Amino acid sequence: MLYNLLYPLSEYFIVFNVFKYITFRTVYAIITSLILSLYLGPIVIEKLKNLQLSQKAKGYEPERHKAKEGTPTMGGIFIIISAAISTILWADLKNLYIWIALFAFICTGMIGFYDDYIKTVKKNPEGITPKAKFVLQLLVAVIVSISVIFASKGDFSTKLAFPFFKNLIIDLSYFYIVLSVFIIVGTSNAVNLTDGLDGLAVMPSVISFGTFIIFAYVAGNIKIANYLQIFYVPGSGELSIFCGSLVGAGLGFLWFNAYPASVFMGDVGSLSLGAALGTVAVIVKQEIVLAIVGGLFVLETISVILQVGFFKATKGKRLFRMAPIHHHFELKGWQEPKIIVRFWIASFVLALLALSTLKLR
Ligand code: 57M
Repeated sequence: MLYNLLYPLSEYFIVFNVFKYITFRTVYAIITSLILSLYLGPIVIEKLKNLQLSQKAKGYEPERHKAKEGTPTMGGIFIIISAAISTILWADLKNLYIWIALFAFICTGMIGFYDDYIKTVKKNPEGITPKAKFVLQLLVAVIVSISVIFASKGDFSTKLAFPFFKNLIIDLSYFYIVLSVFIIVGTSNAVNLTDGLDGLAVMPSVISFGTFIIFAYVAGNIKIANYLQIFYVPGSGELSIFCGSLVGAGLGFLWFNAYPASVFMGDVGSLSLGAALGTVAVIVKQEIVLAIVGGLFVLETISVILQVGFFKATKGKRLFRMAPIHHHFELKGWQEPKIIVRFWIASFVLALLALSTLKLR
């Protein structure tokens, strides 16, 4: 908004020229959403506490989680508000990608909100049925995927490029929509699965969005994109501001979610963060790179798939003590902060690896 209002004035006041720069606006988007979430955090947490919006334990979690009963959930509400306000303030509002990303972020947040509402207000620990949740997620992802293709101004929209192999590009045609939906819904659920220890989902999300600030910037800059031989996606640079807003809002949330957590993000937070991440990766055409940046989310999901598959194949034997894999380490006796920080380190290394794909092709 500030870009749309103030940049045109640069004709008269040269100082407003600064609003042209994505880098400048990204930095201030981070700071704005960080301040907003630090400010909103205590207000929302207090409200959630008063409304007693905490989740009941399901009864089969590692023993240590019993102590967490009563911790308010749905803190994702202030992640969404802070990131959305900051994005609207700093991004170019004529950019369609910004609205598509916000749509994915807010709509999946609403699905999560509804699920959390059933769990907390209706006191039904199972939430909405997995089928209903999945159908709603699919609906949002299909709308987002088709919109991205229509918004793209290039012949690359249905193409898939592979990092490390610069000449390997496959045009998936209509199947690209299937891939895109899979990425958005998959990432949304993967972040949700990861959200089982304090700060375990939010910090890797912050690292992933931080990495995508760079990917969005380079994809939106014709010179750098051509030099690095990645798809040039006109207009995608604005997504750096969206990603920056999520970095700030996520860090602000971490302030309260750091061990021992005063609030959990709830599905309203995890589903929306994951869907936003998937949507950004699809827009900037870094679909495969997402699997590296978000490798931790992939690992958590694979641990569940393996555990369930192994359990069925062996008629009752378990591969891990418990899945998702963070529970396995808990049951092995690792202290919670140790698991969390080690997973953060892994996430940081994966982000570096993902960035290296920009040069290794
Ligand atoms: C979300 N939710 C947390 C909090 C958070 C198929 C199966 C693998 C599904 C999976 C599942 O239900 N995952 C979805 C997991 C819960 O956190 C709430 O949920 C929100 C995210 N959706 O924001 O509101 C609990 O996690 C802890 N927590 C923290 N700090 C945080 O910052 O400590 C969360 C955030 C919170 C709190 O204790 O109450 C959760 O874990 O329930 N199911 C599982 O993950 C279950 N795994 C399982 O059953 N494994 C089986 C099979 C099916 C693979 C096996 O290994 O044999 C675990 N769920 C629970 N306990 N509750 C098992 C342990």
